[in-house]
Amino acid sequence: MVCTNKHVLQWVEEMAALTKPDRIEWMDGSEEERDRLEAHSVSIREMYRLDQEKYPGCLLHRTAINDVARVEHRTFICTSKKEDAGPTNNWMAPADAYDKVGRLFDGSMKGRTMYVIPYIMGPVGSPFSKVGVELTDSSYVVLNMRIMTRMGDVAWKQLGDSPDFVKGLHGKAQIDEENRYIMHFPEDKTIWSVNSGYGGNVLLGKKCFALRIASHMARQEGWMAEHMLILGIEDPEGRVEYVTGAFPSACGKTNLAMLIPPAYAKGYRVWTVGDDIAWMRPGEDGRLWAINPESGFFGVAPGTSMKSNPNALLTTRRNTIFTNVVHTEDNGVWWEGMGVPPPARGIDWKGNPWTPESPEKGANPNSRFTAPASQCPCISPEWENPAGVPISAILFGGRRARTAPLVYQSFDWNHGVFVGATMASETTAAAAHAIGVVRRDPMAMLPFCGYNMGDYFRHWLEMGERIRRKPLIFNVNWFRTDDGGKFIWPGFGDNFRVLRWILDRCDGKVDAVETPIGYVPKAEDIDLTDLEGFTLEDLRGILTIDADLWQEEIKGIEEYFAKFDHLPGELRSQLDALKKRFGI
Ligand code: OXD
Ligand code: MN
Repeated sequence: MVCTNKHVLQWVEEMAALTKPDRIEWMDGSEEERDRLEAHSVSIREMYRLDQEKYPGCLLHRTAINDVARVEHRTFICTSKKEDAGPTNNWMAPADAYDKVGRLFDGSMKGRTMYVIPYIMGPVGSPFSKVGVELTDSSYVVLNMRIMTRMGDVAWKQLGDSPDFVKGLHGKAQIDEENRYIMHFPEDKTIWSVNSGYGGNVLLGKKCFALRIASHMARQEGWMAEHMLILGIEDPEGRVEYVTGAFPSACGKTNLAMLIPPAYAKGYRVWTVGDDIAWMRPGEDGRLWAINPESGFFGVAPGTSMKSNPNALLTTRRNTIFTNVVHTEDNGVWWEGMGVPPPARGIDWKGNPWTPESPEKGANPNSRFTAPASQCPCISPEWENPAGVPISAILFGGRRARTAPLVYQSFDWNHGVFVGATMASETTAAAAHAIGVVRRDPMAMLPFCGYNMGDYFRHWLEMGERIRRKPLIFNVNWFRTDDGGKFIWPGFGDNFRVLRWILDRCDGKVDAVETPIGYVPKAEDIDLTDLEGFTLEDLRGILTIDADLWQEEIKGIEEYFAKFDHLPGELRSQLDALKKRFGI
């Protein structure tokens, strides 16, 4: 299908005039196109084809050594007014940003091909879905976008003649760290990313569009773009309830999304709808409905094993792109924490010969798999439902050694917004008894909110007024530690026990204890069947609230709130009420 949308044609022409590629290729999303691009990427050694018997359809890629993660200090929100980017984002005036990065793009695709990638974020035909077009000089990006989005002619069909698409321009340029910029122009629905080839910086549909630009759109249009997993819990009668959850990076979001219930919970199943991003809007029935705008998982490889997350590992056995893992001598992949012995020999993520005796890790700690969600053994039958799924509960959480109990429920929506806005993780403490540095990461959106964070809190409060049948809001903390610094709660599949309590609360089936921070479970209401080595006393221990630690916490929140220029008065009132409940 040839693109006839004049807005697209004009913009592509302008961007080509700037970047000056030798060729322009319009991607249609077909398998023939994928085969051709894969063959090309393999021929230029940008990708390696893995053993096709053991890993059918799988490829390996290594990024440049200086280019292995998102670059928050080089990520900008470019709004006309600085105030609109707010105190938590880097800001540059749009004209300055276009000028600065325009110079870097000028002629940067000479001798290269510019690929035009039309794509949809969200299920095809869903009223939640949005169209984007990414221009890139990287075939790796095209092959990843094929997995992460609905890409190709479907997007032109959905767009029609409309000018309403997100414009993304990505160029590898020289992969120069000093000139790496990830620029967002929410007022123009435009993203410019230069000098990187790493996923989070260059797969523009993901963090850049589906969170930063989308959060800005969502505020204007009355919906929510959140850094949240979506899962469904099916009971033995076949009834499914859905939950979303926001956790900072490295708190086990993908593991929770793909959880396998413990053996005692016969007849229960957990279904994955999404592992990273949720777009949510109120439905006609007054409930909050969510879709996963993505169609793949861009997951962290190290630590993913048949023990920690079999569903994730099984998802990656076919049609997957591995980035920065070990290339084994029998043409497979390996990473630390894969749960199988390392290969005797391999090539590490830097492209050097590697053995298990090598002093450095073989896989980069942020090495990744890009795998189609449809291959996940526990993918929800509803994951592509254009209407989304109705949400019963929203979870917030972080890593807190002692402050937060295993789980608590907010008193109401506004209090829940306060709980999300003050969410934090502690850096892991090396020494026993030491408590790490507290990092606030409101709603896990600190690096992803495309506008003023104070206005974002206000938007959450306003959404509460629009959602008639609101989800209940909870905080969970799987990471309480004992005096020796060891995790007390077993976590992983056993988190199901906490999810059950949460759903029982949603269904009004179980009582709770009212505390100054919210409703905490009665210990006997969390099912500990078959949980060896963990007693009711242990559980009581991690449900406690230490008033001294909360005094500290309140001080921390006060300092944090002082940073915001647009903090809603309601959040200050919530803080005052919390103080009062502690008698401060
Ligand atoms: C991610 C992140 O890669 O949150 O999903 O950093
Ligand atoms: Mn994420």
